[in-house]
Amino acid sequence: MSTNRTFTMIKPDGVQNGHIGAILNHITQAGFTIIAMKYTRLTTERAGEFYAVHSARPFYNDLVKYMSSGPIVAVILEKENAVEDFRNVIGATDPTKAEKGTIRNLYAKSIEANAVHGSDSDENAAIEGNFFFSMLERF
Ligand code: IDP
Ligand code: MG
Repeated sequence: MSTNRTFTMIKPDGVQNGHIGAILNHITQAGFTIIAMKYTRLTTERAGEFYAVHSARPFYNDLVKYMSSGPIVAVILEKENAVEDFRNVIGATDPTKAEKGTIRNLYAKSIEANAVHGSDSDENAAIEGNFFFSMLERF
């Protein structure tokens, strides 16, 4: 069964390239409601923890370095069928393979610096939301 929440981050390239406003606009125009939002920065330790599931992958060390290279925007989103619908809104991991009009197609620079994160399951959406926000910070 799907829940109605997902978690996203505008990654360092999205922030550094001035795309926060356009990406948030894209997300709300797609029907998502912002439940909690934070402009912050990950230390290498916190970035490593967030992506721990990928620790065996060859790109892990570079990913951790990149994700802690600048500020990010962490956001909890709400919409019916949020996780699946949001994955469709962001497009494929590799922007060259992302469908036209998706956030990664429009704003991502590379397979690593791909503008946004999107949770891949309801369980991970809850874990990732909890990673950034306390209960008191949510509506
Ligand atoms: P996803 O973000 O589309 O769910 P994942 O496979 O979960 O993709 O990978 C997490 C993140 O790791 C990606 O968003 C991207 O930033 C980075 N990444 C994934 N695959 C590669 C790769 O082959 N080279 C470099 N970075 C990668
Ligand atoms: Mg993923």
